[in-house]
Amino acid sequence: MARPSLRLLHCADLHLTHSAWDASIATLRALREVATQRGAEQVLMAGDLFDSSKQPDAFSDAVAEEMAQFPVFVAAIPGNHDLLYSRSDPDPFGRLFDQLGREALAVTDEAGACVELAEGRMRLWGRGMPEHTPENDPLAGLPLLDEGGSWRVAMAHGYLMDAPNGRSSPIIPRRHRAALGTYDYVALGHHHSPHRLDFEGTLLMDSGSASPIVGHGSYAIVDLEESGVRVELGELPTSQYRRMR
Ligand SMILES: [Mn+2]
Repeated sequence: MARPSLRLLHCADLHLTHSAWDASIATLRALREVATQRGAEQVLMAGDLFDSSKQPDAFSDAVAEEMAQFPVFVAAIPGNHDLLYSRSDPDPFGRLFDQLGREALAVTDEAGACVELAEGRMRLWGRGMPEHTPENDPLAGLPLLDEGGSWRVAMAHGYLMDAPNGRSSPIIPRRHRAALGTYDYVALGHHHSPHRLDFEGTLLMDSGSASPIVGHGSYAIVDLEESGVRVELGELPTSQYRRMR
């Protein structure tokens, strides 16, 4: 049976920071506008929401207030910049998703977890990030999914590469050939420029950084359709931030 089409807004590497408070909130607002105007039915944030864990609670609360106004559900995974590198660091990522409650979901299980989203029209696999090292495989434990009548999407934060090259959090598709073959789309984060890889029929896509400060404000509108997965890249209107660089 044909699955009804599903439109996603995939973004990553927002690098929100209190030191660029207004630009950070403006980034979220611009993404919210895109989600609304383009009729996205699900938002995916593929890691590095925050620029570092050293964010005051008032800032993560301002981020939560903005994200609570998104028109659709947001699912996220942490990236290396969301990790706590010291026990005394605040945990803005954890605090944010605690505050959002049922309005959003962060997959932080280091063993990986598969969740049903978009009223059961999509299954999303994601995994928390135990460490950002060459040994950390962001797709570790990626399960083979049966067809099951819904779209199958994975989300991961790390560098897409053909073979280990010493960089941390390597995403090496051939290591996960069998499992990847059961997914329709893989939403990646970490690489600040958009990049797509068609791997044996599965599309792996870096949306690029949605931050206009560290990136180019890029995002991807993803249409999951039985005739194929279509991706359209866009850029947030960044003129309002340029003076802040
Ligand atoms: Mn990163």
